[in-house]
Amino acid sequence: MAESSEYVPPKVWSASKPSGGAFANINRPVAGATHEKALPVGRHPLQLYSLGTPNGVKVTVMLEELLALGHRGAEYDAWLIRINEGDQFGSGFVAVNPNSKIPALVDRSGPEPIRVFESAAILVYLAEKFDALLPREGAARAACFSWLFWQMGSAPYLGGGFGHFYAYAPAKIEYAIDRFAMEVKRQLDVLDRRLADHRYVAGDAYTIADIAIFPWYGGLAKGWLYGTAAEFLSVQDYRNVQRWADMLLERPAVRRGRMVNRTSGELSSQLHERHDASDFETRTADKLPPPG
Ligand SMILES: N[C@@H](CCC(=O)N[C@@H](CS)C(=O)NCC(=O)O)C(=O)O
Repeated sequence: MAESSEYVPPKVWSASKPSGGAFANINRPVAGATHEKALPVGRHPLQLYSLGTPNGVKVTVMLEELLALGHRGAEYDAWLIRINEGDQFGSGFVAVNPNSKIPALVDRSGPEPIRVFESAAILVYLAEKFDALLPREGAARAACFSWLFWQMGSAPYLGGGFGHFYAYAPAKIEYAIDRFAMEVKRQLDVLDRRLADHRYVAGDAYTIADIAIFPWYGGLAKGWLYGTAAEFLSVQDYRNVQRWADMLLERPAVRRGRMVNRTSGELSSQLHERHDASDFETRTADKLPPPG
């Protein structure tokens, strides 16, 4: 193993120097708004403030699935929150999510706006509002919630742990990469064993548990996350995860949801803002004039 660092923590930590690494510019040790900025509001009942990261994609896939099921009340405006530029610290965004992280949703269909943050809370809110993609009772509902919250508890080890130290940290630290690679492979194996004898994560039916897990573990299995991580973690070995991810990728709503608020990849796959179903055909980044 590489030599351990010379760093000796002081008695009391302070943000004395930039931490380095990707995203260091948006890290702060305090919460709250940094600037006044109202959020835009479109014409639909649901206003989503987000970005096409795995946590953001959960919600756009959910909304597209609800629309595909015929729930017209799930029409939404998706606004882009550029977290690299600090949009999550604007006063309007912080009023919706005091934790300053995408995704954040405002439901304006009732007399008073309802604000929801945390991706799993948004999925449950929408599933209950439309009585869809969440089993109503018993063992099936318990399984759905168990796997939904498994994702919420597990993904920080994948993203904040493995992904951070493998792809973003300013130095490659063998101990950290080993520790989190071990955990992420264990998580992939948990999911793989579950999917060995279940078509979907929570059982026979496609639910919000699949929607939450897909962008993270499906994305890892398909090689979308953290550069060369798929090869490093031998993701092809998780055959059942691969089968499930391929099956979900066949869903038109999953394909559409992955495009919304996306700012990387093929221009034709990036729909920065979504205000109408026709936007997928007419307003992808390849069809709009470059900003500026
Ligand atoms: N547990 C939260 C995590 C949300 C999250 O980490 N969002 C990231 C992007 S994927 C973010 O907004 N980061 C901005 C920041 O940390 O300032 C959820 O599931 O909604």
